[in-house]
Amino acid sequence: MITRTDLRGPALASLDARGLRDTLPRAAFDVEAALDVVRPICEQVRHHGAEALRELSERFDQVRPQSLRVPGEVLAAALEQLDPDIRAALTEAIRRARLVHDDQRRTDTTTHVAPGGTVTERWVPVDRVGLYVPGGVAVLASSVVMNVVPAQAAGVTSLAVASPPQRSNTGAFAGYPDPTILAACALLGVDEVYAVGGAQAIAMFAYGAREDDGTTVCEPVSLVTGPGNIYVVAAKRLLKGLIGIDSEAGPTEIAILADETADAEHVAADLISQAEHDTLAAAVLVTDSEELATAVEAALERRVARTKHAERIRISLTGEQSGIVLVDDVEAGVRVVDAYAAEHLEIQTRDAAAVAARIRNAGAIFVGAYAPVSLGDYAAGSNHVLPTGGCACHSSGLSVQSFLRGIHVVDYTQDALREVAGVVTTLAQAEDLPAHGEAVTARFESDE
Ligand code: HSO
Ligand code: ZN
Repeated sequence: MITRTDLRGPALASLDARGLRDTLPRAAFDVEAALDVVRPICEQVRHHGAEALRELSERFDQVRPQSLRVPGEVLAAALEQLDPDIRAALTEAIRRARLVHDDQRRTDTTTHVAPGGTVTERWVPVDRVGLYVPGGVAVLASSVVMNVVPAQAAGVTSLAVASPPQRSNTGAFAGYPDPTILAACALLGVDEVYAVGGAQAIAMFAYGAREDDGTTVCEPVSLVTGPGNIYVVAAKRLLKGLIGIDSEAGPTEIAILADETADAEHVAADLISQAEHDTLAAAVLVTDSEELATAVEAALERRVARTKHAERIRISLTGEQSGIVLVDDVEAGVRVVDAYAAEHLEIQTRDAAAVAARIRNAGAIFVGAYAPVSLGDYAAGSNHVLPTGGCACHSSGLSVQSFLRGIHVVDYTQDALREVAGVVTTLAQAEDLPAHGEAVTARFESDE
């Protein structure tokens, strides 16, 4: 079902990283085209606030939320009725994620540049953050954990979550987001949750929202993180600048670099696990073993047939974004996966740790036979909000760092400034900006 690309022989050597990237399978994700759709939605929210949010919800979610902000007792009820096994699993996932993210906290550094002259880099959390949690094909409570934990570890004190109201909800949860999402928020101590989805949620975060009588429903935020469909991504791109955003999340990707020591059943299971997300999800195997490729193809047929979401998995695996790439050796495979810059990369080769250490471009790397991507999706402690679409060559996944700003605090004494004054005035003259230099010399005019 999955196509093969043969990059053995001299073909690979003639390609540079960009050329190689273009020959590899990848999902089409045309955010530009969606911008025209989301522009009027964002304008509507900007000008009509809460009323616009209710109207848009009726139009896109076919439900009118009882209230845009989910009341505290509804969050408490969601936690109360959460299945105890799910609660225990979420609690353990949170514990592990906190271990990793708490270790990412940064300390301020002060550099003594010259006698009396210091520069301190002070790490300050963003004041207020909006986290988007999708509620479409799959409702992912684990994504609440992956967004909230690093924000809290960074010291963000004001944190709001938005997720679409679910038409299928009944009883106390009617018109609110999925109850498991609400329970995850409650478990994490997040009490500001909105029943707002799609592009309009991003606009609400960016502009804030008020009722017609002026009552505030949601205060604007400074930074929005979290995955979403193409319209959510387009709204984030459109409003970037007014708000900060994490990297744009497209359809999920798994690349596996494997040699003949890999277990074909495990490789197939892992490819299928991410293909399960979405018909656009990408699953790519890069291998120097034709035997493994053949065995994986057979295992895929067998496994897909018996898994629950066989239909969308088949579409994802047969799509042009997925495939098996044959290479001459693991070295060539490293070049290929580096050019691809996958969101998730598994290394299932001999000396997997050594091979992994040579990888430069990937959102996250999973080393050896016992680190499947789905471990990272839920419970490794690592973050699962990762750059897709090749963005791993310039961006990282979500971390504590995503929620911090490093502010340079410059502190010079009079003597330290006098000492360096000539450097400033010379460079200011060189740039024909003499007033820059005069701002320094003005301080020493009485010396002359
Ligand atoms: N693989 C997804 C995250 C996820 N998987 C959530 C299951 N639930 C993107 O990293
Ligand atoms: Zn996943």
